[in-house]
Amino acid sequence: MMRQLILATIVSAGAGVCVAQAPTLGGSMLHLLIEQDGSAIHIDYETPVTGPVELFRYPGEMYSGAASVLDDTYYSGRFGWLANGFFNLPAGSGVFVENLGTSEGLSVYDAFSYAPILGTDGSSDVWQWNGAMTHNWYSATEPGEYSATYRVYVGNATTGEPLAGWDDAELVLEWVVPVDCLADVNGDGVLSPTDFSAWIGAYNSGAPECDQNGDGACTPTDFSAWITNYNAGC
Ligand SMILES: [Ca+2]
Ligand SMILES: [Ca+2]
Repeated sequence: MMRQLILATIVSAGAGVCVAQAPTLGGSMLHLLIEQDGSAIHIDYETPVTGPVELFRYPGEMYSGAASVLDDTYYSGRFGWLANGFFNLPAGSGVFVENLGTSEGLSVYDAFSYAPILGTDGSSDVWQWNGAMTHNWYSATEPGEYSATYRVYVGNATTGEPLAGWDDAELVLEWVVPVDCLADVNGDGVLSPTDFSAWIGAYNSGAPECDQNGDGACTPTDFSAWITNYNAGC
């Protein structure tokens, strides 16, 4: 009886491949510290950022509700806007981020509503930051290098028009989706017959490199998928 119960549980868990999950940041938080210095805005990295931040895809994960915009994409939520010290802004004003240029193929979504922002899908190039820690989502669907150039300024809270007499600040954020050469199982950068024995090894040990068809599982179908990937080249 107990065994049947366990089996039933496993079957129902297996059927739930599409269990909704919450997106993950993809690494440690990288805060963009926004500071008011008189009538100027300054930006600093809380942690030094060297090189582009990697966008990750999590095969098989499906996200709840509006977060489903990140399904099957490479994404990261590591960059977050954060206030450094107190703000004392004129009445009726706020802090805005303006998109000055974003790579083709990079999408940006609001941290909480997942609405497209900062020029994504025809949205406004201006986005108002509410002063709280905000980790927006950055995503792409293809390997490549991506960047976004932003201007942070103090503007009219209603219209978003920059206030006269205030200095703004600019920064460039960078991301990368490394070119993934699945068939290069031994990771030496070239496709050769040694990758076949490497795949057999990965299959036998259940290593992640075994999964050639990207379904998140290591099964015999990955053998034909490896052949396909090998023939397709990298
Ligand atoms: Ca190889
Ligand atoms: Ca597989």
